[in-house]
Amino acid sequence: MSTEDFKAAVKAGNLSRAVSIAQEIMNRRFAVAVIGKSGSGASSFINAIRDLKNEDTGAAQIAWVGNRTNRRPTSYRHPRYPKLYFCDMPEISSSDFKADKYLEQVGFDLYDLFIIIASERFINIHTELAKEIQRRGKSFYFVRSKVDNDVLYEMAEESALRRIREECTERLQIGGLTHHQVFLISSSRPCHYDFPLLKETLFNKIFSQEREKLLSISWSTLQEKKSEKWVATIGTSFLTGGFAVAALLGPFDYADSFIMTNFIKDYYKDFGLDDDSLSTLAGQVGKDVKDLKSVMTCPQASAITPISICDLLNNFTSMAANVIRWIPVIGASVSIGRTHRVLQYFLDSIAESTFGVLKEALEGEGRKSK
Ligand SMILES: Nc1nc2c(ncn2[C@@H]2O[C@H](COP(=O)(O)OP(=O)(O)OP(=O)(O)O)[C@@H](O)[C@H]2O)c(=O)[nH]1
Ligand SMILES: [Mg+2]
Repeated sequence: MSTEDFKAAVKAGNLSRAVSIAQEIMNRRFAVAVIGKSGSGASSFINAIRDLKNEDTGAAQIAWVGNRTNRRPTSYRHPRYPKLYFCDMPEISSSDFKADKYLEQVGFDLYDLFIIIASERFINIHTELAKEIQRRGKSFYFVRSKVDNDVLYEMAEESALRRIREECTERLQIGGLTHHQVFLISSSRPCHYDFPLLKETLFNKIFSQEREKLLSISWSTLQEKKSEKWVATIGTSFLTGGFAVAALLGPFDYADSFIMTNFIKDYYKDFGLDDDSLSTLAGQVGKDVKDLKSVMTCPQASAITPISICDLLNNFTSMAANVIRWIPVIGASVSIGRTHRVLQYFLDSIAESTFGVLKEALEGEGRKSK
């Protein structure tokens, strides 16, 4: 299942299918690649972020500095999130480093997010790597590891950390990177320094990234659908003579509203906001249908009747227009204009409500923990 399938389901007004596809996409494998020079603390970081100690079963192997244990990417599953993997990547070395070649060799497409880790200062190879990841459209974080060593003999920890942070930023700016995030961490002290913040930032990103992407796709798809529906409304109404009736019987709101009710009911069904579709969707995501309905800015589908549309038509008519509507010819154009405005109001608010319902349905959905 792909984002194209998701888009097609939203376009078809099949919200239940759209949410099933979204659930599948949001729960697929997510891989974070951890890349650094040999001995930078990559394996220790992977253990700490998985809440493991280096000596625990299933932990990544820690070697003496300079004795890199892995020459190929090695994946480690997060104990609580079965589809989340941290990948210990082959080292990057200063001699003749080419970021594009390295990323090709390790299989760039297999990873969703990158962590560039350094236990000393960031140098050219780190910035080149970041720029290449950015150029290829993926996200990265800089992690400066082993800060417990740096502050060991310092009297004032805060100022020592500030100095390291400034040095990192300066180095990365020299390397041509202006927008970046640096986290100062110690894998031996995962409750200190920026480790908790990194964890929170990373997990937020991982859990919300796909959801945000899908919601943005659904928003643009609904805007497209709304425009197409409007063109179809104008076409159908002229073909069936709907607006002719509105024009001829303009002053008589009930006749006008009767025709419009059919159009509007069709919008609800077409976008997936009719009562049956909403009940199915609520059951599927384990929510009360009232919760889904509460985010709708348009009236409920069941509330659409010729009488309610009649009331709405009156609300859309000024006192002056009400008088003009009784004048032949001019009155007809005023009536058609008013009918247009009401239908457009429904299309706008139904599209907006569909987005709200999808957002609500996907709230809390995402990577499932064990
Ligand atoms: N003090 C301190 N030592 C660390 C920290 N992280 C790693 N180390 C030590 O640094 C050494 C290298 O750590 P690893 O996690 O194996 O680093 P690596 O990048 O995976 O190294 P290779 O795979 O051998 O290239 C080990 O002796 C670790 O104990 C840290 O946050 N603080
Ligand atoms: Mg290692």
